[in-house]
Amino acid sequence: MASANEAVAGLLTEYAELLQITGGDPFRARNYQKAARSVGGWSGDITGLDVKALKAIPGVGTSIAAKIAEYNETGTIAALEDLRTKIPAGVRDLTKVPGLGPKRALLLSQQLDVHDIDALAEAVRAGKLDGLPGFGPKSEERILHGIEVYRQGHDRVLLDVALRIATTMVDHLKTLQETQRCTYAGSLRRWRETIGDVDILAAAEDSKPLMDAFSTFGDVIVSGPTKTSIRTGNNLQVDLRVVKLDAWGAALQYFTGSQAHNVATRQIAVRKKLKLSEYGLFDAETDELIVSRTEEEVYERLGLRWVPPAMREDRGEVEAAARGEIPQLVRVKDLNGDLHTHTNLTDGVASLEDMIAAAAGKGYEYYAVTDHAPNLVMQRMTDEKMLAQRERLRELAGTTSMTLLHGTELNIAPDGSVDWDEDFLAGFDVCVASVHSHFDQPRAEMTRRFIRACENPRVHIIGHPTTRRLGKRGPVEVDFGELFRAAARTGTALEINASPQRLDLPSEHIRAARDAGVKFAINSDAHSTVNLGNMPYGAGTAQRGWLTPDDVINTWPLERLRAFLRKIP
Ligand code: DGT
Ligand code: CA
Ligand code: CA
Ligand code: ZN
Repeated sequence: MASANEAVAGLLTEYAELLQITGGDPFRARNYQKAARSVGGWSGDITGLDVKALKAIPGVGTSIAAKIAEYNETGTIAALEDLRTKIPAGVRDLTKVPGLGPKRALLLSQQLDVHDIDALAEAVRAGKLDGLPGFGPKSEERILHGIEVYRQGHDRVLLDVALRIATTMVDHLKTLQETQRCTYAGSLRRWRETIGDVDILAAAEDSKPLMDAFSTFGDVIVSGPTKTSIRTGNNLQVDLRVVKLDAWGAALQYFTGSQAHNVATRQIAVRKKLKLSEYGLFDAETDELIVSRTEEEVYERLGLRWVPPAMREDRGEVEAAARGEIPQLVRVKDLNGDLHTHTNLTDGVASLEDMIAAAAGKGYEYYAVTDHAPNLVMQRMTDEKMLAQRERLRELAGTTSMTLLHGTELNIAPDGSVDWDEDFLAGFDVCVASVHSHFDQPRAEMTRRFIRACENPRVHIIGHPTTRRLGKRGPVEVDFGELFRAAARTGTALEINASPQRLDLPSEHIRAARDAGVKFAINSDAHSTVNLGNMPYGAGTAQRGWLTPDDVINTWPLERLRAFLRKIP
């Protein structure tokens, strides 16, 4: 992505956030947010473009184009500078705490004289909220919890950020003549949902050229012949370890982790009078090297099947590998279609035509468009718009070999009902239903709400079931056991939302759901053509939940999928 696009996307986002804090028109703030996403994902470079050329970017109207053109000419946006002077420093940071809206953030900043999140945490812990109008007895707990969620998300980075950085570095290191092997290991290879630091492993006789090349990617923290650590511009640490090709398999096994999995495999080694380390598998008595070149050899000599990295969390995978019962996990290439995507009719940034063309490039057999339903008022959906989209989609059917499915993403109301009546819903090929409001309902009510949605014969998939946003919003309180039983009983699939901001259903719930008989849909929830590429994160999450293709409805051929979508036998 061009860096000017990224810079402008950042400024537009800031402008939208400041508009919200000052209590401006919410639709206007929304437009700026949408434009920010669109500019960020725009494939051309915006540098030097004038208003007319800028307006060709989806979601960029005259006044936003004028601001971008102003930035192109002067390097600043006057309206933004103006808003910056009106809002006390730090308020924008405070609004990042989940559950603290703009109004309350502003109030707290003024009343408590705090300008960053650490100071807020301290003030709240010191009981300074007491007696502050508008902050009840539960506020203290809620704000501290919000800060906790925020911190968890900010000490670690999202998968897409880590993967992009890791791939750039690995690809570069691979171009060096000295590099014999190179890949990323650690939590990234395991598709953990967020990444603490990136671990890159390489094999070479002479490590120096690799370390030198690697050091140019960031500030060097430590450097030596076997390990160099750097910090990148995104404040992400990356470790490079270079080993001899002979030790590749043992090193890859060790540095992929997880630590708990390594402990478990080392215990197996001890029982067999062996010793396992990052250098190889040795005879415990004679210290003689037995195997080290490939991971497969290491596992085999331990009497284990090779364990896919996503399963290496010591959640029973070592025992399963000893019994020879490692499942054939679902892979990205098993996916035959995408069942949750948006267009610019609601909050997507690409047109129906562009989304379909991009999806066709993925080689899918079928593709569903599921724009938001009317009760998410911000999106201004109407019956007429939805029907017109359907008509256009049917026209486009002749232009692609994919089967196009017309769908929607419904809103599950607090009582479990959804946007339209049975008749209107019957016109859709597929309905995703999601919770988008009233996240704070008591657990029993929330559970009833989900169960009622599952019982709706027109609801096929529950979208992003916990509604969490990594680092931004915690999961809703719901009885998952009850939800899983209801989904299984009614033939309602649970989504594994592949957006790296969500990864929802989280992997720790997936196995329990599968054991209850639930089926899943791995969906991109794409809001742009680029987002259609989210699928690897969803597949990785599904693998962490031990899912096979049979568990995932969008690996199935169209006919089997259609039978599932009929729901009522
Ligand atoms: P992260 O970075 O927090 O997302 O998670 P990981 O799993 O990438 O952890 P990291 O970077 O500390 O270490 C990478 C792998 O190296 C880890 O999964 C297992 C291995 N490892 C590192 N330090 C130790 C250790 O002290 N003991 C054992 N058994 N393994 C270690
Ligand atoms: Ca790591
Ligand atoms: Ca590390
Ligand atoms: Zn949604």
